[in-house]
Amino acid sequence: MKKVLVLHGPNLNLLGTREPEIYGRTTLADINQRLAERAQKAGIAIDFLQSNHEGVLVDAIQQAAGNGCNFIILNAAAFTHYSIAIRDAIAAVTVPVIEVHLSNIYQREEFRHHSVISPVVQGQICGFGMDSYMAALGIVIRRFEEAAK
Ligand code: CA2
Repeated sequence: MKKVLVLHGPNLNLLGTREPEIYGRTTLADINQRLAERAQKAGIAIDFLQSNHEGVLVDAIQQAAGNGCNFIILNAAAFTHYSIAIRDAIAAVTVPVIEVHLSNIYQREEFRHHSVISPVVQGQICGFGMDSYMAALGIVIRRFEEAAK
């Protein structure tokens, strides 16, 4: 069975509880539930991990292939903008990664306009709230379907 890993970076555990004007009222549990429902319909397995720690995310990226993951959907949160460790981990593995963001990082503060991981991911989806994740999962499902043909 095909498997996708969804990784959520620092502070995303606070979703729905703080800064609703930027991130909305949807909680991380809501996002994971919607993704899980969509994955189940498509007949694929899905794992979730949220961490506030860079090394935990690096470990998860390194271990993804060994854990049978065929795709990673990653919201690296603030690490997006400066974590060379996460960038290097993505570049070092063969599992493809889709970068997602809830907010449109290019409409926000200057320091959010640059992603150090964008050059090493398949593509980036940002600005659609929870639908950024849903769109990424839709692409993953299409890739799995194409590979099965
Ligand atoms: O828009 C996104 O998804 C971000 O990855 C979210 C990160 C931010 O640093 C990136 O620039 C863009 C921040 C996640 C923190 O989420 C919070 C949620 C509620 C309250 C406080 C933080």
